[in-house]
Amino acid sequence: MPQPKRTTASSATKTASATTEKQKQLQAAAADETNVLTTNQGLQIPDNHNSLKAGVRGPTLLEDFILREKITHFDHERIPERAVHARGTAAHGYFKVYKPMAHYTSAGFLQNPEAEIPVFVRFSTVAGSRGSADTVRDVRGFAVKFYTNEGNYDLVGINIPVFFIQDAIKFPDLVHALKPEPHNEMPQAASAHDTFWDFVSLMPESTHMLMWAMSDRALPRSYRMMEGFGVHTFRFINARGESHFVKFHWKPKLGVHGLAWDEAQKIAGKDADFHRRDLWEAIDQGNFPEWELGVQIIEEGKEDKLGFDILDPTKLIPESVVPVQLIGKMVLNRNPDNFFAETEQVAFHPGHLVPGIDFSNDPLLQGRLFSYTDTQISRLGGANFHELPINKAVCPFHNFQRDGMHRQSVNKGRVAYEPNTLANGSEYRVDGGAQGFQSHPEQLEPPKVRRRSPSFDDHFSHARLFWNSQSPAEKDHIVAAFRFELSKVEVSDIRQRMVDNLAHVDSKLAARVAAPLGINAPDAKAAAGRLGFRDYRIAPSVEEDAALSMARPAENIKTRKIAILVADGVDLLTFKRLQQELLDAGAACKLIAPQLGAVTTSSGKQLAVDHTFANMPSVMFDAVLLPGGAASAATLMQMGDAIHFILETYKHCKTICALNEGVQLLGTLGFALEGHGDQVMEPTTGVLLADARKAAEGQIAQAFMASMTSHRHWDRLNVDAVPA
Ligand code: HDE
Repeated sequence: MPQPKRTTASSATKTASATTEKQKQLQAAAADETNVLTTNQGLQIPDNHNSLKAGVRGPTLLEDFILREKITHFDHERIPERAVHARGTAAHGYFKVYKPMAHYTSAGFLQNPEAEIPVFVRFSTVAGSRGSADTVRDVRGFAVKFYTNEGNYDLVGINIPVFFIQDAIKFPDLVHALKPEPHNEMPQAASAHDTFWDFVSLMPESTHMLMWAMSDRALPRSYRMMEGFGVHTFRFINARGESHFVKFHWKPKLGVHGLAWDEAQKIAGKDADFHRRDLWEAIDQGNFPEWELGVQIIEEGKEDKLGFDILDPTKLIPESVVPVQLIGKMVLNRNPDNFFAETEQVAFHPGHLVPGIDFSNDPLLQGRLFSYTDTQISRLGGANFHELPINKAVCPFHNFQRDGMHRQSVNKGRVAYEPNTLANGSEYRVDGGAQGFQSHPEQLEPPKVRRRSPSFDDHFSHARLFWNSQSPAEKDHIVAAFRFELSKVEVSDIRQRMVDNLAHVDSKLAARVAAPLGINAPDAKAAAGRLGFRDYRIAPSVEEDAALSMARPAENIKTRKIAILVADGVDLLTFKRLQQELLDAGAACKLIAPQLGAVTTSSGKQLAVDHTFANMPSVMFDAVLLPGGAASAATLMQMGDAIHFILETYKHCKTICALNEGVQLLGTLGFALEGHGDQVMEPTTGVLLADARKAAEGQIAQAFMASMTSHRHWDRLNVDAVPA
């Protein structure tokens, strides 16, 4: 009997040029933009400016099929946005495994360190509409499609390792509570409103995820500086059919960094596309973002030792208990050609699996397995969305599914069924079903129940683990975020219920959150009697875990943005070398001046200006440099916009370096250069003052770069006193 052509795991490793194969596949679908305008039927159009009328001043004729075709197509340009994760941006790239993972998994794309597996990655916010701002407080989607030779594998994750709910049946409730309120469709892309907090305060299982959502994780500085997590427990299955549990992690090479809340809100107004632009520009400039794929592997049978149920998606496995093994690298190196065709039409699904990877029984994951195909059918207009170029597998695919809206394949012959004798008689199955994807044969003889496992009952221990693991500044940010969100909640009972729940995480946290909210002190006992509350505690194996904190310096300052504030008379000598060293370290320096064109330096040279104070605010930068030059400093001191720029930079805890007369600009903040010798002075963390004529060569650059690797100086003095 003839066997169908198969792509096996071993041939899956012959993929050195797979990235280009996917590119070729996409290229084949690229539109041929000739300069002759035609209708969709190919008829040349001599006039694209005037419709057909009865006389030049008469009514338009129904006969004008050219006008009608154009307008009809336009009328149908929009498709429904995603129900959640509507706002997103994406990029192409590749993944390479470091060493064969055959001991754990037979997945072909995890075997050959030489093979480049093409990927398409879409980052997103969850709550906002497609046109909403990027920097709102929200969870971020981190969805990766691997185009492997065994079929597409989708790792559809987020930037937080846990989720709000334990069972898929609560997802529509969660999303209805989170989205803008239905009577007035407000607020956009924000969880700070009554329905969200009403729901989560009644769902204590949300508490752990709320801690993450109120932390700086929900305000990423860049998609490039975000971790990703598969959240659920999955299985790795090796060629012998042995199963290990696995949790997936993405670790960004640029470190994990967040924005200040005030900064995030301002950016949302000044540049709603901030994260989208950041990713696009980085790739465009050749600064390809990279992540390492990490796995936490747990032997079957040993999962009970973790002290909690690994099927519960509101729990995480501390890295200090099960270390993350880094098994490969992903590089994003190409921007899409067309946002709609690629980013908007890409269809992810946690059920897009390859042999060697399987699900666990996590009830949240199980529900997702239904949802994604279902939603694509309504978003992408039918069951054939897998034929769209961005979704199409790079390996051959074949079955007897037929027809449907927008079918692209032209299936030949009269046989669309099996078994058959009228075609070649093949069953089109391999080895009687022994190859290809095999579901793990887990032993199950359960009674049918509609109940939650009691092993899911602990709702606070991991929230406390997260809280304990935060630095003092991170704790302050979490408290401030809870206060802000709950202060927007109009019904005081909801505010009260929430802080009563928080009292089960940490009494100090709850008391601090409650203090300015006009409610009673938190009462842990009040929470105990409420709906959804379970009086059950596990004993976590660790009380804190360093990996849960973001308070770690970056390795370098690559792609960080520095604003150099200048006006006529700026002293180029004070910063020329420093600027070069920053550029050499991979940072970007931009000159901000009162107007576009050029400034004249104190030695008469012309320096091209990049931006004005009016068009580029401080929130677009990571650090500020104030060069010397008496005339330049004097001009900027007279400009409210320049002073505001510096105050805001200070308030957002970014590095500020002032040289010579530039120090005068810090006068408003109370800093002076007096008494300063040949050293770089740091009167408060991340503020550097130096005399460029005296400080040793390279010393200023070293201090500046070291300060910038801290990302932000959250423990800086008197930040609250600055009105910016
Ligand atoms: Fe999703 N989710 N989700 N989700 N999800 C969607 O699929 C859903 C969940 C995630 O960039 C939708 O195509 C249910 C967890 C990402 O295109 C929809 C449940 C995690 C994206 C859907 C969850 C995610 C989605 C909306 C509870 C993290 C964006 C449009 C059982 C592990 C993918 C779409 C992209 C998108 C359903 C829970 C991640 C409606 C029912 C947990 C990153 O199908």
